[in-house]
Amino acid sequence: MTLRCRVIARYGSEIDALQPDGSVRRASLRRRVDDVVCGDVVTVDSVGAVVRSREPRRNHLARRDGFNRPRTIAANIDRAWIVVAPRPEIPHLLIDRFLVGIRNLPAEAGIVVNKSDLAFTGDAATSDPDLSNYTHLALPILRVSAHTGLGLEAFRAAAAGGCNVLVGPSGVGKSSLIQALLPAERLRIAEVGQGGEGRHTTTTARWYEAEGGAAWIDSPGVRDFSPEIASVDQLVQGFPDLSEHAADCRFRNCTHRSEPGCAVGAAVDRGLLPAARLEAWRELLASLIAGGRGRG
Ligand SMILES: Nc1nc2c(ncn2[C@@H]2O[C@H](COP(=O)(O)OP(=O)(O)O)[C@@H](O)[C@H]2O)c(=O)[nH]1
Ligand SMILES: [Mg+2]
Ligand SMILES: [Zn+2]
Repeated sequence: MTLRCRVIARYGSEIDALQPDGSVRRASLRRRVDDVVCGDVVTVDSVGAVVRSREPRRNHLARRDGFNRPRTIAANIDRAWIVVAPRPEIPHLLIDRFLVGIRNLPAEAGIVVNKSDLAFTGDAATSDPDLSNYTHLALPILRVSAHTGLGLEAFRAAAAGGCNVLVGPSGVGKSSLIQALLPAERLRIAEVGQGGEGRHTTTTARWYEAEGGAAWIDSPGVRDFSPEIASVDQLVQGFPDLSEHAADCRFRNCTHRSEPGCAVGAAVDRGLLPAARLEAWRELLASLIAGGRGRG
């Protein structure tokens, strides 16, 4: 007999499988069915605990590692939340890169500023972080705090139904947020060691079921993220704000680098588009042309 199970996490050649009765069981992967990640739906042999097959995926989030190999992080995603913290600073280019990856899944994207309890302590160094590069985009930007509970109900409501993955740098509080949203679970929160390095950080993506058919996926932190894109058309998907102006460029195939009559450059000059967004476009275009080498 086989059971239809959700893949909660993958560890090398094994997975944790959420069985229909709600219990979790370790099962092993064979080479024939090896492309399995957190969020997948698989059938598992109830006797040998071997994964027999994987159902087709709606989508999957992947990144390129340091050797430019695609690494699948999680599958079957409805919404991806880019989690950042006001300190040390907002990682703008990382947000731009994630937006390209998320829009190409396709999935809905949102930005979550955690540790907002730090942002309003009064001194200038911890003042409200600047997210003006993104306020013109049609996406939710939520201020929350896993520690004080600020904004968590709004976050829960924005994430209702479907599968939500939290992505972003390590140490911003992704695991803490899921812990705060699901108090019955026991997540590993990073303790900062004596040298300031984080310990007990998340090393593999993990699925948590929530009420009302929603789910949360906690993912390992990344310093950098290279979306798995292969064409300029896919890059365009990540920059709907540039595309709006690109229709007025003199050249239909304008790349908005140094062409005459570029309406995107003009929009930046007129303050209609943040300069950082055009810089991010140019950066990603350059790495796309270079084959994405050296990014992970
Ligand atoms: N001040 C403050 N610290 C937080 C908050 N959320 C998490 N942290 C701390 O940030 C550190 C990293 O948290 P963790 O959830 O492991 O981050 P992750 O690597 O993104 O999963 C831990 O020391 C947490 O206690 C928050 O809302 N406010
Ligand atoms: Mg974590
Ligand atoms: Zn242009």
